[in-house]
Amino acid sequence: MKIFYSETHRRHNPPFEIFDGGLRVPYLENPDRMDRILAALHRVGWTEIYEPSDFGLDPILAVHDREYLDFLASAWTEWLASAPQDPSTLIPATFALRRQPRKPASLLGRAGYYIMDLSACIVEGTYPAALASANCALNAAQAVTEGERSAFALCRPPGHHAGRDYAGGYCFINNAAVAADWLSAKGRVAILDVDYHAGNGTQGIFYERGDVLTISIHADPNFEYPHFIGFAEERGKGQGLGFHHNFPLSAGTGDAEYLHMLDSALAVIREFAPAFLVISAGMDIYADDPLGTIKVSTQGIGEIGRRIASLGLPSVIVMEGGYANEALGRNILAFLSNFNS
Ligand code: OKP
Ligand code: ZN
Repeated sequence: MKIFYSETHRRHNPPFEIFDGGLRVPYLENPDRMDRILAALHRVGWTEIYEPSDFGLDPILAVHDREYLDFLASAWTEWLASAPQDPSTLIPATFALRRQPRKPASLLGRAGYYIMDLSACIVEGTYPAALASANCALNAAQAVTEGERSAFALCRPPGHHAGRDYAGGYCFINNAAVAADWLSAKGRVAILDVDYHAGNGTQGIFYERGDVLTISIHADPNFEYPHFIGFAEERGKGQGLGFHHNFPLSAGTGDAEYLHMLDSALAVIREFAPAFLVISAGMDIYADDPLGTIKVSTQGIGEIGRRIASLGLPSVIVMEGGYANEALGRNILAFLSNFNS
């Protein structure tokens, strides 16, 4: 299987994030995650790893707002120029609750407008890392249009929380959405998001489109981040009505219950009969994930991969979350090994 990966992710390494209650913790979405995955891939001889080529801004601007990208591009320089007391990472403390149409001019005003939480911390290399990550997804998408049965975009930072004009939850550019939109010019696309957290960004980007089916299986937003989106009754709007599905899970969900939900999701995809499948592959469904509350085993992750692969669709597998670093390598291998090139 072709794997697309860029070392540029290392330049995005925020020193900390802020948890609920104001707790300052080391950034969970860290470069070590990639090292664990790369080590696992090498262990099994999956060494077809390619540096992504640059697709330019057009496919990114097809799903993201220009002014939002401009903000990402200049935020770090503006942050340093503002002479902050602790310059180590840009984290705004005031957010655009129920946004008004007017965008403020100041850096912190724009940061609060374009960022949804305290985990999308910006440092010097954030923007180049996010661009390289999106290019990994685009290259993997291109590979499946050129005859590969599947390709793996080893993306970091992840993407599924990033909306058309906002960052959040470690995500800046929605890699899966960029790849899916690019593929949608060549045929109908389904996105299946199995990350533990609801794919709010992906949901929002395609909410009014009927040519891209979006499905997310995740912890119920009644108790879990991103809290405000990802409920079962959200089914799309306008042309997109009926083309979005959320499958919320309770805390403690194990393999059997998860697989049962997955089967319902796969039935929806079969009926849609897409030309391409994009998988937002978050491994934080794993039992020992520090951010997760559901209890899927490594074997369960393998079975999830097997059932998705049995759709027989050209598949772009896009890395999302997963923070049990020690288990991340074997979990992603359990998932990927069901797909073939
Ligand atoms: C990103 B992905 C702690 C707050 C957690 C962000 C979580 C982002 C997850 N209670 N904040 O979907 O894996
Ligand atoms: Zn997640």
